[in-house]
Amino acid sequence: MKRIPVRVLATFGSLLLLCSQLMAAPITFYGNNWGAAITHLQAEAAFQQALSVVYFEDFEASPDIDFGNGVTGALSAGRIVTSASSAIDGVRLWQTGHTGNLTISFNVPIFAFGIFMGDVDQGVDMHALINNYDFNIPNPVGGSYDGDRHFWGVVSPEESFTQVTFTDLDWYINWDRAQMGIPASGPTPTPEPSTIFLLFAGLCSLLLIQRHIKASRQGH
Ligand SMILES: [Ca+2]
Ligand SMILES: [Ca+2]
Ligand SMILES: [Ca+2]
Repeated sequence: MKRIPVRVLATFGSLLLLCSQLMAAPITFYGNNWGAAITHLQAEAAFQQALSVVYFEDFEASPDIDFGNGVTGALSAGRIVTSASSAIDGVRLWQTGHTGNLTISFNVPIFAFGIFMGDVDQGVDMHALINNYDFNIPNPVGGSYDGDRHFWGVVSPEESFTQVTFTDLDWYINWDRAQMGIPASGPTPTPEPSTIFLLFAGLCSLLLIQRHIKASRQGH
């Protein structure tokens, strides 16, 4: 059997790489009222601007996340508490405990999620884990203060996810106004395997023709 030339394999590899790079990476949004360049509310506005429609969970009536559009989310840790001064809206919020992680599992794949957090205290930076991504969420507070408010959101138009895990949580964090949405810019078409095969076949044909021409020229 004839071996496939290294040059062809390399080109095929480049094509595959190009195809994977056509996928848009998730975009994150972060702001706080603790000295960040953009506030938590500005970050929320930017997050929402990337969406064509937004659904909310304010934790006022629901013991977990119910966006009212068929999408629900189960929270792995924490409980509802009532505190008008800590809530982003209304009087109730979701509060996690001493330390650890918070995983939110959705019943269906979603493409965008955002949430407010407050009173993050002196923990190290938090992380948000989605699929194979690990996003850093800065902790600029570094002390036992209570008035800090943060917004963190992610928009992932081409790669849905069913779970978000927030790690490295410190002493009693207040979560409120969770939101999800439909990205305004839908998925851009990515080549399907059949397309890649056609590209590969086309490339091979070109190389064979080129070789044929070369050979016939040398023959003369
Ligand atoms: Ca609330
Ligand atoms: Ca505190
Ligand atoms: Ca706290």
